[in-house]
Amino acid sequence: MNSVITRRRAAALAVALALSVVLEACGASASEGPEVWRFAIEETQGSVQDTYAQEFARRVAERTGGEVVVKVYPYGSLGTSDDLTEQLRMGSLQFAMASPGHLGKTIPELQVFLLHFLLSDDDGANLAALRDPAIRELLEPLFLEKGLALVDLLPEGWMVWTTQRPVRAPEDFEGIKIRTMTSPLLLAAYEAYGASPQAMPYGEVYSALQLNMIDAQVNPMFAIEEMSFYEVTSHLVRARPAPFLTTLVTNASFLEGLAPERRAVLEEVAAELLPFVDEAQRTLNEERLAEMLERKPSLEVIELSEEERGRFRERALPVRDLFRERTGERGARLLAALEEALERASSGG
Ligand code: 6CS
Repeated sequence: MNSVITRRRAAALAVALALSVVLEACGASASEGPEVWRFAIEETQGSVQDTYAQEFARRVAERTGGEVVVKVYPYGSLGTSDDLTEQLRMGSLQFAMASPGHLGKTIPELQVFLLHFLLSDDDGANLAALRDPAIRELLEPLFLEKGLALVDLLPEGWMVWTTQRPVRAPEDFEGIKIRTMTSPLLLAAYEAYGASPQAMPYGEVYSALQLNMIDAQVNPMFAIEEMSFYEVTSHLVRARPAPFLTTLVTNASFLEGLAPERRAVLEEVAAELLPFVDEAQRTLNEERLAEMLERKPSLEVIELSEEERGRFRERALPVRDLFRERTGERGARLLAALEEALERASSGG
């Protein structure tokens, strides 16, 4: 998908959606139809977020005996990630996926999940740390302050650099214009490697690569396939700087007003879907890499050695100080808690 989504179009869509909410609410009370939960994702059909959302919809319908219908809106139908967060805050959406890569502008402390070489190479330890109660306790008030409520923190696979030339050391990044998501700390992360980062929404990346406005971008394998980025790239560089994480978020007032039995269904389904999505992302990322290589055998996959990763890690470490500087006491506490949770998870505690 390579269309540019304009703010004006997104605003018009938001108005249309708000109107449909009102009309549907009137219709629902007259006809006693099912309750509709609107759920927007930041990715297209067939993606990790779509796999999650479809399964979420299926389980919620099943557990409520069809009394709740979850309507899934794929990326592009309601605007950019920022537009989705805004619509969620306004209450015209009940659920949305919101990646720290974009939501970090609204909740700066969330950028802790963008720091390179912080999370473990052990996916199991990461999963345990993400559901650690100490982390949840620190995150929840940050969302509530913005009228949002965190439901879950979900893994989507390791980030991969797509480039037009081999990258094995930070020096190789010199002069490379790399697109990042829009949270400001990501610019600092790639500046630390000597690259020239540019932030832009997901829907603009394909055209920017095609028009040589940028030379590189970073995303998990499934996304590189679904957005056709591989068509306009020659190298897939696996350095595992960080896994791609997203948050599943609701409108805080909506959650507050949910009947206890509906809230129990939501919590039950979310708890089941964390291991489900972890398994799904693994399969999707592997399958999509195989598909890309089949369609474009000239694609070169570069797997960095531990020594090569170490050179990037060295450059990435000072960005943690910058994170602490920019997010103050609360950011520092979250970073320390995450390091401790990872330590606990790695030692099996
Ligand atoms: O790069 C991005 O902006 C997006 N990447 C993924 C895999 N999901 C959503 C996000 O907006």
